[in-house]
Amino acid sequence: MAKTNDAAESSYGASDIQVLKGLEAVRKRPGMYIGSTSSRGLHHLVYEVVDNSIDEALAGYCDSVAVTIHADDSITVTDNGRGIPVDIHPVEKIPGVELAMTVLHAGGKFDKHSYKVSGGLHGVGVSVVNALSETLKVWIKRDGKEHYMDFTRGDTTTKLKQLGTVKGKESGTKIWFKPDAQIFTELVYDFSILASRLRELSFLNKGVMISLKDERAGQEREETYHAKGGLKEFVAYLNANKKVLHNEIVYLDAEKDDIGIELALQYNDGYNENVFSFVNNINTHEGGTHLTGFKSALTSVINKHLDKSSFAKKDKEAKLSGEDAREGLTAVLSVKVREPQFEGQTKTKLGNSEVESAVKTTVNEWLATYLEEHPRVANIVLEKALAAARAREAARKARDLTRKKSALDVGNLPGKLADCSLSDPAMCELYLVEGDSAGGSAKQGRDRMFQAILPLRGKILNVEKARIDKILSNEEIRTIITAIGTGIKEEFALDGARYHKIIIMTDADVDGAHIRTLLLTFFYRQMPELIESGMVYIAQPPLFRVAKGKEEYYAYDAAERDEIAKRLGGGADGKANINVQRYKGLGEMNPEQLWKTTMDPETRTILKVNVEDAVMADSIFQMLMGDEVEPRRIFIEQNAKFVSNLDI
Ligand code: 0RA
Repeated sequence: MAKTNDAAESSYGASDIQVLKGLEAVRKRPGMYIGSTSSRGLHHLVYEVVDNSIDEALAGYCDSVAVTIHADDSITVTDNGRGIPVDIHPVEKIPGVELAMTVLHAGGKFDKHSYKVSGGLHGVGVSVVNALSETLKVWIKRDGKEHYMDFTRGDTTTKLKQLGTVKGKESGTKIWFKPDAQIFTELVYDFSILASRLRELSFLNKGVMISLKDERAGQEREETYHAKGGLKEFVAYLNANKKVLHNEIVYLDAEKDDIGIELALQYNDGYNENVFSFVNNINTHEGGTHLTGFKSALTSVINKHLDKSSFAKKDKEAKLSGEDAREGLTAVLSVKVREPQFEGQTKTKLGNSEVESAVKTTVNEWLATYLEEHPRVANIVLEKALAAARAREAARKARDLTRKKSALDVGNLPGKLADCSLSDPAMCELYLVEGDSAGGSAKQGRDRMFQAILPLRGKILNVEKARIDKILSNEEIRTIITAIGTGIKEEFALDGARYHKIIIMTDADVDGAHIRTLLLTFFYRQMPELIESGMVYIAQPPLFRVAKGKEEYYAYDAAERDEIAKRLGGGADGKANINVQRYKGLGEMNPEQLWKTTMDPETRTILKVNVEDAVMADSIFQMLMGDEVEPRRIFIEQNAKFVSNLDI
């Protein structure tokens, strides 16, 4: 290990004591290190260990990583990298592995030749995993020997010892850990959550073999992810349920100014843009310089190609916008940067300015040549972008109708909206309610000071299948946009929001789920910032009313219903005059019941919509809302409760 943690090496003051105290700080405030102690944090532990193995792969020393979920929800991660160093650290006088496991931020490799994933969501170090595990055991094969050590809640229990010898040049690290029940509120791993990140990592790290095995009773399975084609396979995966416009995936793998640049793209016949960007394997949700470089190169190359092309003159006059050039585009951009600077609200925006020019120059040259050499693909791209430009023109007119003059200009608000009386958006909520009758109840039951109601009639348009001009000509959608006040797409402005909570309230049946998905698709595609800033919610109306005489209770699932019935002294079979009513729709509740169960901030539960995994969300929306029937059928068969897969 080249270096230990910075604080320990330089002169130390009060602020360093925390660090030197070791892992107590992590156990005291786990959220600071892994974000949360719920399911997300639990899964984060695995990513943290796997990231270290992937770092070995990026440094060129490892090509295989295996993750196992054991029967007790403990985890093993095995790799065939160099193995964590076991020699005694000259300054700290303890073995490298002990240092990596017990000192905060000492786990990384600080030699400049590796792409350490630092400053992003991950990269806090394996010591954090150790601190938050009941037990952690590590086996290291290195220099012809196998070494072992273990820990309890971050403290060394078995000092480093040698187990025996290993054959030849065999090396690697195996880490087993059991997340600490004193720390985590959720201890059960979700195979599909781990699978989707590991699959993504395999796409991002060409050639690395990653496996995931589940040993838990009744759900034994094993999957292997191995993308020899890297991002090319990623794009093929993302476009799997779409109609592609050209078969060959356009693919670039280059290095410029010490920056690794990998890009794959392919157009489909849809109207959405699906561009994902990564820096050192971290999904840069907020984009940044690498993405800007790519987008400006794409727009400029396509415009230059149009100028040279044989397309009709009148078509050429309209300059293609970036949006036009990206309609129907599926692309993944992955850069590897030595010292990434992450910015933005969620630290997922790349700030390094040198990356912008490197990506821009590289993509410019390479894409221009590609289009030159592939005239058929070039024509398809130009036609697609020109069609988008024409639609954009038509949409502009429609969009003008939805743009309100000022947030206070009530005159422009849709007549169906029952607005609230407060004007501070931070205090205000907008309920989007399925159907006029439930809308009526909600209007009567609400607190009109801060709750506004917008009833929606029937199904809203499926935005997954429509181009922007058609979307904006839809009455229901225009009403929603005007009521919210932010505008959409590139004109979106968060500070125009008239409410800081947009709450979707639909019936607890299949139609309700469909309408909810349509609305979520609309927000995801047209106002993603609204979701990212945590302003979109889903109301949770009760499924049952359980009453005995004058006493009444509401249950949100069958288990709760049975529990209440039991408490009231009967059991679910209706003894002791217990009356159980199943609500089929919101309309069956009177205004007071609706207020009490679903709208009163004191008693209601609302779920915040959180599309963290945009890659998954996109393919799920596409699958549920797109044209291809077969993938949808298979998906619904496999995921009966599909809404929970949106990570809501
Ligand atoms: C520090 C230095 C070196 C490797 C590692 C850490 C390392 C850590 C983990 C965690 C899981 N798998 C790992 N593999 C390696 C480089 C050691 C050298 O220079 O040989």
